[in-house]
Amino acid sequence: MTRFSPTLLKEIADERGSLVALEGGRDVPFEIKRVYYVYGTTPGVSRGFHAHKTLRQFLVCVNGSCSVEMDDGEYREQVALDRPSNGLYIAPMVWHAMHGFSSDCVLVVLADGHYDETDYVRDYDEFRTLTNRS
Ligand code: T46
Repeated sequence: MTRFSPTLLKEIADERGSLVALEGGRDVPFEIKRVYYVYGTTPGVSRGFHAHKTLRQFLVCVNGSCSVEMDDGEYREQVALDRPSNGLYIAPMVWHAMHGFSSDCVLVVLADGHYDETDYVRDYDEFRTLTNRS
């Protein structure tokens, strides 16, 4: 177990295949207000490179794989998301960047707030100042 370990989601599998259910406040540690997904990424690109001041998010790679670099200003770790039964919680003020997208990657993100550009911290020095670890 590390600081940013993915959550193992319950798979309901039978002879027809598998199903994972994500319920806000149960499987996901907040009520879900927004869902978006990233797919068709250009080969070799990375995305993200920001923290959120208050937004909480939960990432699931429902197809393919990618890795997520997580950094809380004190500790940094790469987390692999390579199966639909793994979810990654991203708390506020965790700098994150997604790398190594497979060509078939579909990354679904659940969030507890609507899109708000003012909630982003996109400058790493500002992030370090805000986390008081500059
Ligand atoms: C995050 C990581 C995991 C919207 O209009 N509505 C939305 O809900 C989102 C998420 C984005 N946008 C617009 C804003 C930009 O013009 O879509 C464009 C691409 O967004 P961005 O460059 O922020 O995408 P990523 O992949 O770098 O980051 C996204 C989320 O924005 C971010 O909150 O944590 O995925």
